[in-house]
Amino acid sequence: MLTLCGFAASNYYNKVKIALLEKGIDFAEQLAWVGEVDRQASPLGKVPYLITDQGGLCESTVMLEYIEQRYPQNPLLPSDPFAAAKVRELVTFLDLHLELVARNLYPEALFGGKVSDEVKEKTKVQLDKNLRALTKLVRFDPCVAGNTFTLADCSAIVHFPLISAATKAIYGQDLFADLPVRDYLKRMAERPYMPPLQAQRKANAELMMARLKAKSASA
Ligand SMILES: N[C@@H](CCC(=O)N[C@@H](CS)C(=O)NCC(=O)O)C(=O)O
Repeated sequence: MLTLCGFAASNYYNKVKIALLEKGIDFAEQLAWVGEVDRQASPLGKVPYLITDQGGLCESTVMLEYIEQRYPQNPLLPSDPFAAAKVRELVTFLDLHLELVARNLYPEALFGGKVSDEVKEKTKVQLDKNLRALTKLVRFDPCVAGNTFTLADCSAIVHFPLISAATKAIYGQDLFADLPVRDYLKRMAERPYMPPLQAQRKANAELMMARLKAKSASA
């Protein structure tokens, strides 16, 4: 059986969890905060990571590809090679060109820290450029890559809310204001596994914030 390790407040953790739930795969979860990671499985100390019967795996997209290949039921990639590549392209845009860039803002937007004006300005330029590119690729009809749920939705569902929240907090404007992201997220929230997943995310996020507060009080 697969064990998904990490913490439920993490967007990348939930990206992998959504794929497992969509495909109806039996899996276990193991809590691992940053700093408590099995470095054999995740040498950079990042979450999530997956423990399989053959060993550990890190990097969420690598995990999704492994899960897809090992458990072909309820496919999350089209069988046509070009259509599958378009899904992977979208995952790359969402993870690398949007979420990873917006991550520069999280220390202030989400964790009560401070981000310099220089970083805010540089990040805004990059986000605006990458959003224009994303707009050319994303479909919302009704899923992000087209009419079926794919690996790209696993990324979109977890990254859109965080990027929206971070850009609203820092720039006073939601980066996705001109895209139908809210309606998309409402549709996705109707998937049967989403309410418990969101409840676990919220409870874990509260725990994470309490841990961070206790840590900074004792420092
Ligand atoms: N590229 C990684 C990103 C994972 C990631 O950044 N996870 C965050 C938590 S959401 C983390 O572990 N941060 C701690 C660190 O980078 O040391 C993936 O796709 O799995």
